[in-house]
Amino acid sequence: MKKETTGQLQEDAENQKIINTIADIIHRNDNILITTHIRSDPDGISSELALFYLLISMKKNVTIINDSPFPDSLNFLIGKNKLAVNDITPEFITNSIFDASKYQPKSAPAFEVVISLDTPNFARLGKTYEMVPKDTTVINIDHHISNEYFGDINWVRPHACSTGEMIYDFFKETGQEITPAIATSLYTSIITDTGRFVHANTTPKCLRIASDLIELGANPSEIAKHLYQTVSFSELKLQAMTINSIKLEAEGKISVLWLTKNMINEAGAAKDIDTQIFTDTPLSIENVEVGVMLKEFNNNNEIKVSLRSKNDIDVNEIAKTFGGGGHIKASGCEIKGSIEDVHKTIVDEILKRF
Ligand SMILES: [Mn+2]
Repeated sequence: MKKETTGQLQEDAENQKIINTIADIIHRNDNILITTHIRSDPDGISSELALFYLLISMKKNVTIINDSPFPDSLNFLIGKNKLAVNDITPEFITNSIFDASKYQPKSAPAFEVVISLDTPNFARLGKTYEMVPKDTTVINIDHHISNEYFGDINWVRPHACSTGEMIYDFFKETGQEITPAIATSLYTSIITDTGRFVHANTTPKCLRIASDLIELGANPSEIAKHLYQTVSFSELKLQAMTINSIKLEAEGKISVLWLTKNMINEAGAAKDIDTQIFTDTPLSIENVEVGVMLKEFNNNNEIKVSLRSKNDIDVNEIAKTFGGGGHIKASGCEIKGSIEDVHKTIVDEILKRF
C-alpha cells in the first residue's frame, strides 16, 4: 500500500511537471491545431472541445482538424445546443471542426503547435498527419498503453480512465475555470471511455472527477439521454442482427460478433453508423473471456477487429500482433481478408493466450 502511495505521488509530481511544460508552450505560441484519431470517438472529440474552449478563452488561434467527420451523435456538445452555454458563438465552433478531406492548406495559418489527443501514433491521425508542418511542436496527450511517444512532448498516462481525465487534470493544475460546457464535454469523455463506469478503468479518481464535473454543471441524465437514448429503430434492428450472428468458440471462452455491409443494408442503417454500441456485447455473455467484433468496412477487403477482455488476457498484445493496439482490456486492429478468414485468424491468435 505504501509503495502504491509513493508511486502515486511520483506520478502526480511528473504530471505537474509535464502540465507546466505544456502550459508554457501554449503561452508562447498563438496558432494551435488540435486533433484526434481517425474514426473519432467521444473521448477524443470531447477532449478536443474542452481544450478548444480553454484556448479560445486564452485568445489563441485554434483550429480543430480531424480525419473523420464530426459524429452526429455528439451534436449536443456543440452548435445550438442548450448544454454548451458560454460566450463562444456556436457557428465558430462548428466551422472549426471540419472534414480533413475538404481542407485547403493555403487558407490555414501555419500551426506552431499541434496537440494530438487520445491518439497512440502518427498513423492514427490519418490524413491530418500530412498537414503537420515539420517544424511544429507536437504535444501528444493520451492514455493508450500502446502509445508510441511520437510527440516532442509526450504526456502519456495509461492509468487515466480517459484522455478527458488528463484534460481535467490540466485545467486543475493550471487553475483554469471549468465552465458548464467544459464540464459537459469532460463528463462525456469519462462516461463513454469507462463504458458508463463499468470497465476496469473506473477508478476512485475518475468517479471523483465525474462528481466534481456534475457540481460544475454537467447534467448526467441530460448527457445520458443524448448518448444512450437516441438509437434509431434501424440501428436497433441492426443490433438484433449482430446478436444473432454471435458464435461461441473455445468452449464458450471466446465469442465473435459479425457486422457485415449486408446487415447494415438490410437493417436500413446509415453506412457510417457508430458501431461502438456493439463492441461490448460479445463480452457480456457468461464465461466468455474475450469478446470480438468483426466489422467489414471500406471496399478493400479489410476487417476492423475490436477486442474486449474480461479477466487476464491482454488484448493489447493480441492487437499488436496485427499492427493495432489500445488498452489491456480493450483494443483493436485491422486485418486484411474475408470476414470468415479473419474470424479464424483472430480466434487462433487468441487461443495462443489461454
Ligand atoms: Mn480514450
